[in-house]
Amino acid sequence: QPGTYLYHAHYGMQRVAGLNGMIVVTVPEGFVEPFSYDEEHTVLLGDWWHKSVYEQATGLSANPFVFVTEPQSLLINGRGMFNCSLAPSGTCNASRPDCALPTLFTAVPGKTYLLRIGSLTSLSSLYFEIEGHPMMVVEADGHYVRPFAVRGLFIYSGETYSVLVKADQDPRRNYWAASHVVGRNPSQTPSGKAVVSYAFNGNNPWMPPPTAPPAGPPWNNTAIRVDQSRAIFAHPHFVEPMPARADRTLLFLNTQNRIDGHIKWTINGVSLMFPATPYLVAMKRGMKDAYEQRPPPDMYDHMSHDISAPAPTNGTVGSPVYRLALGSVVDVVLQNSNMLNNKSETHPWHLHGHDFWVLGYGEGKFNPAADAWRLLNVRDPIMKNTVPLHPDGWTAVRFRADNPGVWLFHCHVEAHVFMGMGVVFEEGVERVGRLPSSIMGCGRSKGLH
Ligand SMILES: *[C@@H]1O[C@H](CO)[C@@H](O)[C@H](O)[C@H]1NC(C)=O
Ligand SMILES: *[C@@H]1O[C@H](CO)[C@@H](O)[C@H](O)[C@H]1NC(C)=O
Ligand SMILES: *[C@@H]1O[C@H](CO)[C@@H](O)[C@H](O)[C@H]1NC(C)=O
Ligand SMILES: *[C@@H]1O[C@H](CO)[C@@H](O)[C@H](O)[C@H]1NC(C)=O
Ligand SMILES: *[C@@H]1O[C@H](CO)[C@@H](O)[C@H](O)[C@H]1NC(C)=O
Ligand SMILES: [Cu+2]
Repeated sequence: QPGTYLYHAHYGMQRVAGLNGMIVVTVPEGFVEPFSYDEEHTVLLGDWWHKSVYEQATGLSANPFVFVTEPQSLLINGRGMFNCSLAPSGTCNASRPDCALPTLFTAVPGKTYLLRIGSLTSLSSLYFEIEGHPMMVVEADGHYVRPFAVRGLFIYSGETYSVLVKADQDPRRNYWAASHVVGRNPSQTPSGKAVVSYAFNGNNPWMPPPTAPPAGPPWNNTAIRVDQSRAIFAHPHFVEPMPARADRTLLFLNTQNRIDGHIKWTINGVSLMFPATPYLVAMKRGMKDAYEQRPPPDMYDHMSHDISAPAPTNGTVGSPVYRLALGSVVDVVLQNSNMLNNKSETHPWHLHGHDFWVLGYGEGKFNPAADAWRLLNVRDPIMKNTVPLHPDGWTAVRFRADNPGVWLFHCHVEAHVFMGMGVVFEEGVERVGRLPSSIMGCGRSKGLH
């Protein structure tokens, strides 16, 4: 499937330590995309801590709990800054490029650029902008969108977007590209900075922009972020037909709980802990005691749960699996709620092995009675693999369980999945072929062939 994708480790917190990157799948020869451009560039956004990932993981598992806190830097294509002043104007040049701001790309006046933007932040929700250059969003998670213009792009961990940018500004200077934390207080995390420089006779590509770096939108304005989420539809010529109704509906309440003194995230009261033996091996080899056999709950008590208060119960830690009928259509409604500090925050949910149709976003508590479903977009929903669950709200998606295997569906905030914010789906595992002996080694798979 042509488009922009991300890869990263899923063992411990290795992703946070930098084991991640972007994959671009190009269109087949002769295929005409629903837009055109002169050149493309990749923009991989990240956040960065000084504390090692081992120390971060230890704190998250500890009693008392120690949060990772805010990142020290934001990275743009792997480069960031910490506590340094910019070199005085004119000191950087081709033989001293290290002291210059990173160049995102060099623009030729009049040309149009496709930027493939991906976020692999561990915690931060971001707003990415290029000073003076609006963006036309044309792709999301490998699907063409009905193009829409933005001044800057809200992007959540695990998501990718392609945008078109026209080099139509004064070419005698350079411009800021910047990423900003939104959704959490950014006072400890300076914006990520890079430069778009114009290739123009008389413009010095090493000169910092003459303007102050852009400040970004108010970090605490959730409404403008929800508006962008709601502006994303499938491109009219690339609407993927969606089944009219689901065979099964899962209502997932996201809560933060205290379990045996540890702070955990739970989904319908269950905090996911990976079993030592991989699910796939355990299922193929019939090791029934390698993971929890009792199925997790499809629903929660939505009538009596107050989402504007911390969860009243503690929950449990476990490794259960939602077993889905192969080929069935599944609706998932993610319901946000207040954490133990009585605030609600953003959770980008990512599904492995499938794309889902994004049915819609709502405020407050989802009501499974008919009226809530009426608001959902069944005409031209975008397909994605990562979707934000906004503070104090809900997000509904639909997918077809048509990929034999065992698949994680989880919050893409690394600390959150580490604290159990995920579920496991299985479908058609009997269709998966013989597993190669080279993958054996973890838990009870050790020594198996
Ligand atoms: C920033 O650098 C200055 C010296 O250049 C140092 O005095 C200060 O402690 C540093 N601040 C942090 C937060 O590391
Ligand atoms: C680059 O700048 C340095 C000072 O930062 C200067 O010594 C050097 O001559 C410059 N080189 C060129 C090629 O301009
Ligand atoms: C954001 O926070 C500022 C104070 O830092 C406050 O004045 C403003 O009302 C808040 N905006 C929203 C939308 O909550
Ligand atoms: C939750 O766990 C704490 C210990 O961590 C215990 O004191 C409390 O009674 C439990 N609450 C419920 C509702 O089970
Ligand atoms: C939690 O916050 C909500 C608003 O989101 C407020 O109505 C409620 O009183 C707060 N509860 C506690 C225990 O602070
Ligand atoms: Cu989360």
